[in-house]
Amino acid sequence: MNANSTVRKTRGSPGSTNGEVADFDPRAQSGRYLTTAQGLRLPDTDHSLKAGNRGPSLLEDFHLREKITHFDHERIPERVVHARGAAAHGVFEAYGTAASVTKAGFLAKKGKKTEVFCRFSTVLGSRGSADTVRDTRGFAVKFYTDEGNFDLVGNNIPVFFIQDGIKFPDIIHAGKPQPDREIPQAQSAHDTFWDFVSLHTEATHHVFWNMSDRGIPRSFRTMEGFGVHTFRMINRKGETSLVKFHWKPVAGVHSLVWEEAQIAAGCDPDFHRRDMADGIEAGAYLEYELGIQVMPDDGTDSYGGIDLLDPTKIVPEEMVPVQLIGKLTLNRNPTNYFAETEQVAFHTGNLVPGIEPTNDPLLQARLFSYLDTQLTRLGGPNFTQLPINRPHCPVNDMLRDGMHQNAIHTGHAPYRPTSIDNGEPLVADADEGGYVQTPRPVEGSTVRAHPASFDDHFTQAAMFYRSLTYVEQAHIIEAFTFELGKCYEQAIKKRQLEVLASVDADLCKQVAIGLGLPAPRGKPPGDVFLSPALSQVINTPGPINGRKIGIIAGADSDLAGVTKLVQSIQRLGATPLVTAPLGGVLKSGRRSVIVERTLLTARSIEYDAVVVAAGTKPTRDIKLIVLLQEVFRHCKPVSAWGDGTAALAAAGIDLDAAGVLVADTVDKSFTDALADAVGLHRVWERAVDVMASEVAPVL
Ligand code: HDE
Repeated sequence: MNANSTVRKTRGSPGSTNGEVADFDPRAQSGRYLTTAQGLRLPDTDHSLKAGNRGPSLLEDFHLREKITHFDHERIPERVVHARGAAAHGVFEAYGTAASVTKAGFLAKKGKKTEVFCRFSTVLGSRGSADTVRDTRGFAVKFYTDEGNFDLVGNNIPVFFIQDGIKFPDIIHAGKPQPDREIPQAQSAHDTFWDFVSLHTEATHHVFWNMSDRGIPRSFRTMEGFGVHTFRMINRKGETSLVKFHWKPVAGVHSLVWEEAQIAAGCDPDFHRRDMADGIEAGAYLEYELGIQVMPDDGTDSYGGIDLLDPTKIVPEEMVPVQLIGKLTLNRNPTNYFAETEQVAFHTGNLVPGIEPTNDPLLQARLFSYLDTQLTRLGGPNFTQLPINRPHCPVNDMLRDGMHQNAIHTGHAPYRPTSIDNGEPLVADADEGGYVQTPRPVEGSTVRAHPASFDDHFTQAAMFYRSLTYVEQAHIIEAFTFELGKCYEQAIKKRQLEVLASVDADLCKQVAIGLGLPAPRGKPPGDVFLSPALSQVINTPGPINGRKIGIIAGADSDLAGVTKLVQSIQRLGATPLVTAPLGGVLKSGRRSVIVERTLLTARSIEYDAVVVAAGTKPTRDIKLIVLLQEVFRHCKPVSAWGDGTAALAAAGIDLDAAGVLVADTVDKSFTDALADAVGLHRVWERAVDVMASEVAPVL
């Protein structure tokens, strides 16, 4: 037998793994017995091998060495940004309405379902930081489409701090904890952040969003998402359009108030990830509709005077409406945080036919960064083989070897063209699903510069601020005052006040009063386009799925009423949390109610509304008083039936105040009113009374 005949026997398509066995079990653990990594059964894993009961450990103990060595290497580098995250699996169903704009199969075919993995994150904090800090949130979605993975790596804010990716290390160095003492963690309220953004005023629009309620979302389910950049879409006929992506939460857009965010950071740093995981487990899935704004691709890369390549600008929805093209449902929690949420690798360059990047200089830098970062974070080039990153369609990439190679590739000609291995893999033209870039003329001299249109840093910040309601504007003033108040350098505060003066004189004045500094005069934009869609205050109640309603009760409470209320809340898709002084079960005759929270473990931030049951005692418990006062102060609905009102009175709550619902018994009109109040998110009529400070800022 010569060498050639041996070669022929091993022939096979170079894309198959081992030719016989499909994927091995990704759970990677099987059998009932504890073994070493080599599969050797073990009699004991609690005692190291020693020379006598009290003797030294022996080098011979291969089990001890393997166990400790593996443990020593359990961590991988956390993401340089977006380290703190939580994720869920789900499904995306296309409405088919995007067919005229894109040929991407997962968007164009009505009813087409695609599996997804979605990771939410904060930007600045380390892996163990709190969920509720004031920050931008990542909203990254991996679609496992039939044509390959498409990643929409977006944020909950539609604009970005910088216009050119080359500044990204700078803004992140400025926002991360200061390098001498490594404080503050996960905060923008410090000198270097405000130093940077006051010197790079292109950041102003994004900073306004951060200082608004958008910087402290109530939950992942109540966040909008944005692709930020403009993308190019191509339809079957080869026609192109410029497109911006939006995620619209079915539960509506809703935020925490700042005090809640601060309390949660201490009481429950896992506030957002817990809410998502608990909600999914309870069947209250997170839902978002995907929408696109479609602008003509007329060669100007701009629309209505807005430069579409400038990621600090939005296109107001009143100018170009968002067309809904599909629905995402997050319905399954990950099985293992590390394997899935930590190892998932998103990349703006994961694209499918029908979706292409534009020349946005921020996007262009991202196209480089995401693949590069995984090499360090996931330790080599084979991270695409990790179960969470593997496409759900055939892969035949001719990429070979490298660290942590999992596949046992067959064939012996991983190159093209080849006259062996059946001539495969083949290349595909556009008709066969190949990703053929749309030809775009590119011309110009090499320059380090930006177009003049990128110089307008304030008009859209003013549009955002002036489009909001009075309460939302007050929150922005408070946030600027808080954040700048945390800076040590007067020069930085003064410079940022000058930036604010370029956006809105009154806002600047209010912040200056709070800081005890003179308000500089600026030249804010005159009349600007107003976009009511930017406000998240609503007048019509939305759904209350996944929201949490606390029912305060005790051993003497009206348990028939409590049971009725629990059932009504569940029917509405929300979660009732019966909260009592002590844990266990509340019993009266044959009726019993399980206590979900005690006054010791509960804190107001967990509830979207609180109801006190008739008969509840004691009413003067200080923990109950604090809870009710916080709920009231945070402008959430507060209610009681029967003599449950005594607890409200003990907390100093005026029963006639806005959003205080009082009833004799639990009946339909009571539960309807409660659902409507929760569906409106907050009782802002109360805001001026409960949140205004007696000292400046004067609102
Ligand atoms: Fe990212 N970004 N980014 N980014 N980004 C990363 O990728 C980067 C930008 C965003 O849940 C990193 O795998 C550069 C804009 C999200 O895993 C890194 C620039 C937007 C996530 C990276 C940007 C984002 C990341 C860190 C400027 C909103 C988390 C680890 C050119 C549209 C994804 C990693 C997840 C993560 C680089 C700007 C969103 C280092 C260089 C703009 C949601 O590659």
